[in-house]
Amino acid sequence: MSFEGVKKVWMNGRMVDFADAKISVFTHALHYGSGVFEGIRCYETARGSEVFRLTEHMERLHWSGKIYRMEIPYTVPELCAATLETIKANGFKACYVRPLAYRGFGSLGVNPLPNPVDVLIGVWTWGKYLGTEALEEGVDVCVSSWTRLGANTMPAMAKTTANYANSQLIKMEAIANGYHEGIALDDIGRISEGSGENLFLVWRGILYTPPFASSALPGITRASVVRLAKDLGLEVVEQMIPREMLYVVDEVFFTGTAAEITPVRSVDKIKVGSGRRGPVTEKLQKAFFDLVEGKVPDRYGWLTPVG
Ligand code: PPE
Repeated sequence: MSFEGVKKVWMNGRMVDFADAKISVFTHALHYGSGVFEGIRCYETARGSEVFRLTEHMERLHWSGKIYRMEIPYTVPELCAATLETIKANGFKACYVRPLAYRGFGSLGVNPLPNPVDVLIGVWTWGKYLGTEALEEGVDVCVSSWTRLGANTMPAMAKTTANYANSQLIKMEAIANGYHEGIALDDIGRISEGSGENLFLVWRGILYTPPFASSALPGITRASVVRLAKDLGLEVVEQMIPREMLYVVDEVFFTGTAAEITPVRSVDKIKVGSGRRGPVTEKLQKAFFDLVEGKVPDRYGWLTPVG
């Protein structure tokens, strides 16, 4: 990723120069993880710059806030309009968009409620999340020794900044041991997700993915892949998945805004299938990238032109 070329940040309804986009050291979210956020991609398509599933991302931002009794002072359409404005103000053709709603400056202490809810939208360029070769070659992953957020501890359906303390533990451990990424299990030992991606397994032509109740974020790329897979005639099963299934299936891949659709070629040094990207993963990647790059019509209405 790179902040090169970033010019403006949208802060509480105003477009601010990047160099002046500053917050207080006593911002509540900095001390207590009281922020909810999104990650969205703007693609350069054959038709111009278009944002992928913008409304769905802003709806998730709103529900993340609701779980934390945080009323976001901008509606979903207002946030969508602000996103397009921010992309235009920065002049990027393709970029990553980061909306963040957080408890701001006013009162420190665990109780977040006395603080204002501030909102910012920043953009930057983000290439291939798990390395340039990852999309074709696949990545090497481990099952993490860290468990994903336990039931009734940190709500996994909320995309809150605080949840990423757990993600960082998973990610750092994976990197320290020479892997690209870690897959975490939930608190009863079923497969949950990666540090920043949902997970799919392909076995005998059927796709499997863990349910939200396995502490997996309701990913927007996940939902998109389910739809694309069904339209390609593939069966998709959402069910709790035992760890050992990772070692026997034909294909494994991650999905996420940043990771897009990234094949997994080994888990715990055990080859997945033939040890390279499998045919179902490749088919889904093609369907996904053809759509977001505007090579085929936007038949689902998933793309919003920046204008
Ligand atoms: N699970 C987690 C834990 C997660 O962070 C993401 C997105 C997903 C699943 C996939 O969700 P979706 O993007 O809606 O398909 N992770 C974001 C942040 C990554 C980061 O390093 O920051 C992302 O991909 O934008």
